[in-house]
Amino acid sequence: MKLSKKQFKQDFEERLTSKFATDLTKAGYQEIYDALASVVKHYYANIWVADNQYKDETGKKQAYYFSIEFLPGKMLKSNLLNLGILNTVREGLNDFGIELDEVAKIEPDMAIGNGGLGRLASCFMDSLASTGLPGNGNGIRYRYGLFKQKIVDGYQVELPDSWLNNGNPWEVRRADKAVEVTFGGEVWLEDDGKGNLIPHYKDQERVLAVPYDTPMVGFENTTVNNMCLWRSEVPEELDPKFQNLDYMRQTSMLSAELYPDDSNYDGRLLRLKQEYFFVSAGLQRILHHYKGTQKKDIRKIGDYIAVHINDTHPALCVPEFMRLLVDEYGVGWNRAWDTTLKVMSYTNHTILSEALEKWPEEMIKQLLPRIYQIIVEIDRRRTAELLPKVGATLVHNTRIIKDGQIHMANLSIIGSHSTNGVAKLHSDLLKDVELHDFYEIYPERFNNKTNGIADRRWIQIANERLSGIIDETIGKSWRHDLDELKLLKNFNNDEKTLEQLQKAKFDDKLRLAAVIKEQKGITVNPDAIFDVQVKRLHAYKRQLLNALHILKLYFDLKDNPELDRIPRVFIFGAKAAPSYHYAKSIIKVINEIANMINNDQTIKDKLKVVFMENYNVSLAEVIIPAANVGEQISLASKEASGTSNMKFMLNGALTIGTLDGANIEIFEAAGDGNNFVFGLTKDEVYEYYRNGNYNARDIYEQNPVVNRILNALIDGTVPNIKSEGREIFDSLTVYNDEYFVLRDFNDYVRAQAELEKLYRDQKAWTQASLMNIANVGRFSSDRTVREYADDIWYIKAKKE
Ligand code: H53
Repeated sequence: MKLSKKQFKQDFEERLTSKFATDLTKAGYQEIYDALASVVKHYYANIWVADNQYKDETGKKQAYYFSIEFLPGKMLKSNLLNLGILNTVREGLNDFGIELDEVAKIEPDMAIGNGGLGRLASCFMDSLASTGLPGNGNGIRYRYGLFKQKIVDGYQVELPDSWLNNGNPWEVRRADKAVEVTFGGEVWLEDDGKGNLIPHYKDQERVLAVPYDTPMVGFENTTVNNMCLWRSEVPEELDPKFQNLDYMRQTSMLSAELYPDDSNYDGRLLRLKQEYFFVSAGLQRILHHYKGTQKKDIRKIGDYIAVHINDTHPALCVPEFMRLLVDEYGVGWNRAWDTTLKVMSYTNHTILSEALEKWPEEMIKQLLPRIYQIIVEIDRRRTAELLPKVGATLVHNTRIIKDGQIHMANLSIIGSHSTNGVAKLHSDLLKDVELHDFYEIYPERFNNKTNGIADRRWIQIANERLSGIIDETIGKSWRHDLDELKLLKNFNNDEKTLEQLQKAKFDDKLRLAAVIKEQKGITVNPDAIFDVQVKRLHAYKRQLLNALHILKLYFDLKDNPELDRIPRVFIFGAKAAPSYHYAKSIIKVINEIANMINNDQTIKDKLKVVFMENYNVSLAEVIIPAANVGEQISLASKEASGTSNMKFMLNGALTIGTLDGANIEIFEAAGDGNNFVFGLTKDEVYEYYRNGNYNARDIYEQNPVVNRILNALIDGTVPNIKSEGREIFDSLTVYNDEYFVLRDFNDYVRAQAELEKLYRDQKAWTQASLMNIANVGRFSSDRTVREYADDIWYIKAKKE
């Protein structure tokens, strides 16, 4: 949009006064932030209205991305950037003596997601709007987001994230669009005399779902999509039976808390309720909107909407859509089923079996009796149809209801036309191994969509310095098309460019060093290699391997203080699920290793270890630009894709990583010699599984380096980890090291040494860094959402 500085200043001052009855001399940062957000909202409101009108009038097909998590981070700068007014506003505020970055600090991170899955959903929101694609989000407006992490005595402590305390200026509550979602009670079918079976209900628990819309503003275009988040409330007119405090409490609990665990589902009833709640509310709203604005034949709805099931949490979309079409809109079963298949699509984000949701049949039957009937009917019809075609074994292996459980992945695959994995390796594993039986039956449904990241946030906002240098070097076209970064390759031998890249990295390291000093009180040397591992804490991601290697470096220095080593700062950021005991032990151990090393005067600044508290999107925006090295060291086959690997690449870090997830595609794209690869391949891992011949204890006993390091965990060398050290020691040597940490250790040490060697040659290092940046184009989520649009959702971008 066009906006002069003068106009902005006037708008801002007026808003400050009208909203808070104050002026610039007296306003606090919270007021300044709120007034600024309100002005920005005013700027995009008209574009939003116009785009909604355009969508309604043209009736263009729209996609709806159903996700139980979103992780947008802060919205202020993103909205300013996308509106094309970031600099104008920054300068305008400067004239008033206000720093935009200081104002931005007031905004709480919108952290209604756990990790990769939620962040991917938010990258997609940004990319959909920015590529002009009509694609909207649908989720839950959790009152409390992902817990705030504190580290106390080395332990993780979880505190509530009450992000809404000061309001949320971006959202719009749409009370008139509220719908009801019902649970429990009894349902029975009665013939209506015309041969139709009509469901009748008794004693249902009713919950009001109120939508809050947050605009997703496209980058310098006229698209504004919607992220709709649902809040649960008590309906105004309640049956006397439900007029009690317990019911009220339960109702508000539904949207109270994000389930803080993205790996282990313990089958809590509340989680299942949340899943049905946002699925039912979202689909009801879509159908109302369709009927209200398009006034078209409901049976044609498949031509106008696509619904995406992001991981299995929204899998109930399949039976709920059937219920709405058949029971509420009177569509015949067969037609409804064809429509459901056409509308639905599903992404699988993991092969970890503990994350593939299953719910006890009894639980679904009681909580969602009509949905249960529909699932049974889907299962019955499918079995009857497929038995003669593919035989009993395949049918049995792929059934939705099996062993008293409802298998949500099976439901998602069976009820949709597309199932995709999130990186090539992962999608192949789905086809060849994990979902092979489904692949046999429905080969045409399987495809790959390698993840991507919203480069606007991850470089234009997070790394303005680097962005500026790229502008100077190759112009600004890369800001609209990340592939244009390939032009940088022409400067791979240009001293000036290389120098500038080094300077930018150094400045970003200084910025992070200041944050580390402030948060942890630790002074780090900006000339050291900044080696970063930031992600959820999980055994398969192997933060432990990193920690064991740090101990090796430490012992090397203790044995030989004169060792010629490039100083290193190891930086961690990771939250562990509150109930994940082992992960929390690893956090404690890393913190104690950090304390030991950082306080050892003989080590000086040759080695420092920093565990940053409360890793979140905003912290990532400071940490990732400052990284020289990104650690992507999961056991091959376990990380479906990873997306921080792409953010590191974009910011010119070199990756040390295994042949896992999207790392493989990153290594390929960046070119040989520009990253550091180590470890078992996926085939080698599977070979071990087949033969059952891995013996971690042997490595412990025979490798003196490993022996010493592991002993340090239990013999008091690393202090204060009596039980945690033992737990980890045993997991490796007694329980045979589930994730092959010891097996990959030597090769990791080798790759780390190579890395250090390359770093000594700053020119060669910076060239490798440049090659990573130059080849990152395909990891833009703009590319990813376009692929979804073309191959899965069949939606078209708006022409500007
Ligand atoms: O999804 C990311 C992947 C990553 C994968 C992650 C994920 C979650 O964050 C939560 C649940 C789940 O099943 C998967 O672990 O590898 O990059 C986005 O696809």
